[in-house]
Amino acid sequence: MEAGRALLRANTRGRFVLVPDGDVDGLSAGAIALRALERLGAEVVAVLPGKGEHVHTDALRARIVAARPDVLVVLDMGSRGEPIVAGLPTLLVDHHAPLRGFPPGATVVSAFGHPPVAATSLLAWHLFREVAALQDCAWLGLLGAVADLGAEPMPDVVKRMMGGVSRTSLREAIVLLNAPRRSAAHDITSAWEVLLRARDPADVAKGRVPGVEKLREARAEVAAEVLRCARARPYFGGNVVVLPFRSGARVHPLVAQRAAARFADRIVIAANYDYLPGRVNFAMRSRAERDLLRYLHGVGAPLTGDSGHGHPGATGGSMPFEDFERLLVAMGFEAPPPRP
Ligand SMILES: [Mn+2]
Repeated sequence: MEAGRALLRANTRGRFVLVPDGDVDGLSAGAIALRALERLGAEVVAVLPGKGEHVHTDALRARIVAARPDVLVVLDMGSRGEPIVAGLPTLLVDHHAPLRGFPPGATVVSAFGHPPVAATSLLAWHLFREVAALQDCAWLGLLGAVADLGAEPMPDVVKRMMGGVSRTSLREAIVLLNAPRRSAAHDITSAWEVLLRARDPADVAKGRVPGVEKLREARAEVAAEVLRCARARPYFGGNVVVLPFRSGARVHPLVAQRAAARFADRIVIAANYDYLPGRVNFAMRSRAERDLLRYLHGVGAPLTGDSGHGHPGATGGSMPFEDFERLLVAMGFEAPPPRP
């Protein structure tokens, strides 16, 4: 935390480029960082990830470089042991399991390995509030923390932040702000702009700031896609059930979550064959297996592409069709299901 703050304070005359993950936790953490750096008098711009992008993909890296950063701040995006932009001072704020380490030379503030693992937005709030006045941003830390908790019970530290915030507004704001990154258009700029205009969760939930209409449209699209894709025919192998379908929307995590209740004694894989060209994007959930990360890494098939990140209770990946089919065979399928 102190090393992170020192990096911020040492560069208040510099130009910061922020790259937050596109979910509510990432965007909330990004908004906290943006406010803090603005108030420190630094120049700051945000670069948002496109569909399937993260800081180690070439397209996003090129946009980061084009934004001419003196310092890069990456929030809630996971990490790997490779440089993002070689030689560029980099601050990573995160809580995901690192994949083969951290970028060499980066200053890392991570909650990973410190249970109960804080959401990135909560971590960001504690990190940045020491360098700038951020009393009006506590709700952003809360928003991301609640968004990332899912069905888990709220830890006391989060409960104490709830004072004066309506749970209904909080839940509604989270659903609305998460919708654009799930929709086929992946227009997370619309969520980011609403978040920056809002002064509390009710501004988002009640549509008191411009732009909420777009979020509502994205939400309706996603809800319809979840219903459609959850009806995909299930295929069984080993203790796994896979639901193959095609959708431009990022509905595989939601479909997997629903199906995990329906197939409670199995590991569920929702497999989307049309999210990114030539790839299967899949999400795994289970009520029967507690550590899906360990399971997936122990299956014995190569985890190509961006696969096997996330949390013990929620993982998945993105790989070419053939690699995914090999993975299913390694999991106990006699033959992979037909491509949808
Ligand atoms: Mn997060």
